[in-house]
Amino acid sequence: MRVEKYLNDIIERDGTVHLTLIDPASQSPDESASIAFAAVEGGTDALMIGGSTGAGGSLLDQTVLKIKEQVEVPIILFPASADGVSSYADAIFFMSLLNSRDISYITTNQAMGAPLVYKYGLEPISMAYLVAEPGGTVGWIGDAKLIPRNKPELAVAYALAGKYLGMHYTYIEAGSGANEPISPKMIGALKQFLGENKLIVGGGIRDGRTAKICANAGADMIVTGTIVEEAANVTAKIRELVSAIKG
Ligand code: 1GP
Repeated sequence: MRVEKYLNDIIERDGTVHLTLIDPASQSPDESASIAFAAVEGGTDALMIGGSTGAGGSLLDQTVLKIKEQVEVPIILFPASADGVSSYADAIFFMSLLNSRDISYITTNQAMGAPLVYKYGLEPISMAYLVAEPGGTVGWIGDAKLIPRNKPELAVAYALAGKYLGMHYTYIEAGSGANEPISPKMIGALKQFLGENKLIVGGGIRDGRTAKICANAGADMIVTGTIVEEAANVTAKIRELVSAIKG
């Protein structure tokens, strides 16, 4: 419960958590570590490590190890499959893509990965994972029946199912690099029904203004990924986002 409590305590204290997603496949482990260092300098609360393609195995291990040398915030795995488990992380978002049509993303990868989570002593943080339009790479790979942008009630139905199945967190995303994030209306509807359960929102959030709209609508945690790969000054960019949502 250590990392989950850490995140929940920040929500209690600051209102919103900022998570930086680093994809090990997008750069070398050393470069990932530099990005992580800069993001923590900018005030990010924790790091999510994972990606849809080619982000596992020794590349994942090396990335986590290099990042660990640079930062003290929690390192949370965000696995695309059972291959996304590393013994060097602090915790894992143990998630099920509830709106997938492919059982391997709902329970099979979870079953294949669970013995490793146990063996490595990783903290599992149970999470309902939902992908909404446009869905991006994760929507395609995860064979998600994408939640239509203008149908908050469908997102709510899945989120409630996750909550009733005992998942503590719900992560809804529009896909990495989406043109626009999840609508404030959908975020608001989800938070209303989730109550004390935490809501995480990501995909297509690029600036402080947009992050603030998501947070004000009800997101407890904001995830940004692409911007740290693109920003000339990662620390300044993360600072912009963090100050907007914790303002
Ligand atoms: C991926 O939603 C996150 O799960 C990150 O999205 O890359 O658009 O920030 P971005």
